[in-house]
Parts: sequence; C-alpha cells; structure tokens
Amino acid sequence: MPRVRQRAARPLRGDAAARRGGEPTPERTSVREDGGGDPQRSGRGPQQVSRVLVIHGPNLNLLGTREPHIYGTTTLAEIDAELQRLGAARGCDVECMQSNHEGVIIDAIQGARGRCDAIVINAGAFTHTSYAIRDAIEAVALPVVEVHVSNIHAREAFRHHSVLAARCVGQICGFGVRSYYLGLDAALGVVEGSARHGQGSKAR
Ligand code: CA2
Repeated sequence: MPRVRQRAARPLRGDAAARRGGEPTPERTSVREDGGGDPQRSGRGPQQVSRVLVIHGPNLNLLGTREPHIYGTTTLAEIDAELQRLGAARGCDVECMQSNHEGVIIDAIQGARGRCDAIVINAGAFTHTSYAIRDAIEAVALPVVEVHVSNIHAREAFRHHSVLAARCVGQICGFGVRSYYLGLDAALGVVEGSARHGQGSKAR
C-alpha cells in the first residue's frame, strides 16, 4: 500500500536556483497538489495517494518544436499536463521534470527514494551511454519504466541498446508521445499491484 503522502521540501525551479548561483536544477513542469482520485474505489484514505516521478532527459524540452517527423508535434508541457490528468484519474500525484544534465537526473532519481512509488524515465541519449543513471536506478530500488517516443530499435545502431533497460521493469518505445502515457499506466499497474499485496513500493 503506498504510504501516506509526505511532502518534502521542493527544489527551487531553474530560474530561482540560477539567481542563487547554485547547480543547475531540473525544470519541474507540473505538480499536482491536491491528492484526488476516488478513495472509495481505490480503497485508500483521502490522504493516501501514490506519486510517480516522470523524468525527461536531454533535449526533450524541444519536443513539439523540431523534428516533428520523428518526435511529433506535442510539446513537453502538453505531455506533462496529460500525464497529470491520467494520474489524477487514478489517485496519483504525477511530478514531472526535465533536465539536460546527467547529474541533475541522477539527483532526481536519488531524491525519489522514500518520496515516490515509481519512476517513468525517458533519458534521451543518456539511455545509450549512462552507467551512472543505470547505477542510480539500481540504487533507488523503485520500479522504473523506460520510455521512448521513437522506436529506438528501428533507428541508428547506437540507439538500439539501452544501458538502463536491464535495471528497469520494462521498456516502452515507438508509440510517439503515447509511450509516456503507456509508461505511466505500466508504472501505476506495478504500484497498484504492490499495494494490493500489501507491499508499499516507496523504498525506505
Ligand atoms: O525516442 C526517444 O524518446 C529518445 O529517447 C529521444 C532522444 C534520443 O537520443 C533517443 O535515442 C531516443 C533524443 C531526444 C531529442 O529530442 C528532440 C525533440 C525534438 C527535436 C529535437 C530533439
């Protein structure tokens, strides 16, 4: 059963952090604050919501603005809004962030421990190269679903291999931006399955 939500202090958004001269911080595109869902149907109390962190990696801030033949015309803000809508319908607080920086993504994965029930990640080109992100996924011990807008297996050879996939619950690719929605559905399936079996999935 997902634990009662506990709010952690939120990192500063990019602009605020820059004003303070700190490390680059992820741009958090949306956070649902009100809980929601149908506690009667879900069997959870009104305060008990699940939380999923959605991570968009490098260059995905450009979605919907360039290369529409590969990545479509939907913007990242539109994807995040839809993820939140889909999450809300299932009593899930969906938190979205995007960063072009490997270390920021690693910090976000580590920061999900004890706070989130699952992660959906499109690590962009880091998918193919980043053992550091792979190690973070392994360390955080949360269910992680890897998603890609394009079918990475039908593209250049260097995109065929994901160094993250073996540490993820599964991989969804090739469905355009729907890969994200399918990824959220898959992550919530895992969370809800754990809840039914009495194993909260937030790592302690
Ligand atoms: O298909 C995906 O979702 C990818 O993760 C996208 C990455 C690519 O390196 C992976 O192999 C597959 C690239 C993201 C670049 O996003 C852009 C979006 C619009 C315009 C230009 C780049």
